[in-house]
Amino acid sequence: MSIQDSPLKLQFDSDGYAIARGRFSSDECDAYSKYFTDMIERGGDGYAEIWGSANLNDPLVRYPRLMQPHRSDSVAFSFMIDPRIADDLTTLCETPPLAVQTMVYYKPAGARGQALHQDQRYLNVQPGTCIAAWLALDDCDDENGCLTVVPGTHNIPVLCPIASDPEQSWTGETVPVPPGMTVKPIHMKRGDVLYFNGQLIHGSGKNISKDRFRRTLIAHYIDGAAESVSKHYFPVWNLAGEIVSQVQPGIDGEGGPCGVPREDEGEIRYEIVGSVSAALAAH
Ligand SMILES: O=C(O)CCC(=O)C(=O)O
Repeated sequence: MSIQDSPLKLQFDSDGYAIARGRFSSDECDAYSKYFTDMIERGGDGYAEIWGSANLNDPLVRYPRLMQPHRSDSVAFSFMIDPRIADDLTTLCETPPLAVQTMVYYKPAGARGQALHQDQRYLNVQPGTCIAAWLALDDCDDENGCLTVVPGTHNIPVLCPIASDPEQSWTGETVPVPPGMTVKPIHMKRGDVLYFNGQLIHGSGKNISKDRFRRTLIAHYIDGAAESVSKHYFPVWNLAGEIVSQVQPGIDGEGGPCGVPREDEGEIRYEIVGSVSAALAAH
């Protein structure tokens, strides 16, 4: 079977995402869960995202996400360049991508989710886009706030953000679901990896379970032929774990253009109407 016929690539090209089932073992998920849960419970080793005005009843105050642990933590770094992920990415992308980010989300019981968004809005990769590898460390479903995606939105531009519902999302912005498209929950078993295109609209709901975590280890990559990425994502590594210098620091995502869907004779077209920062200022 050629790479072009791989089921993972066929689904990725048609829907903007693809699930690689059982890529990591239960033992590996246990080890990652323990390692990163211990890390956040002792304060996050300098990687925990700082929350400005904390509502102390919010479970995310105790379990904020970790940002960029790979920059000095060897476990996160090894995950980012794991050969299984590198192989999948090489199947999915024309040119082997470059690695720029790791994150850990904990989402304990009662925690809000992250409203619908597109990762390219933050990374602003030029030319091209980014791709995520999202490893489920716990089984994920509607109850504990699995990831949700809007299939087919990988072919649209970055949309202008609007205000999110603060009861449901810890981020203040979201993007509208384009007309005729629907939000789909992605149920996963621990050890499954979800790959998704940086333009794909995705997010997650609240964890309404009594006592379940929904932990995930995430890495973000950019097109191998990209010339720039937002200045916040340096250094840039190749999948052999070496720092590369061909990518330049670009403007961050807020400075990039954004569009809105318009219906035109039964077809949806996307009109670029301004910048993300102007849209944010308007709400
Ligand atoms: O896991 C989540 O709740 C959101 C993660 C996400 O949006 C991302 O990885 O880009």
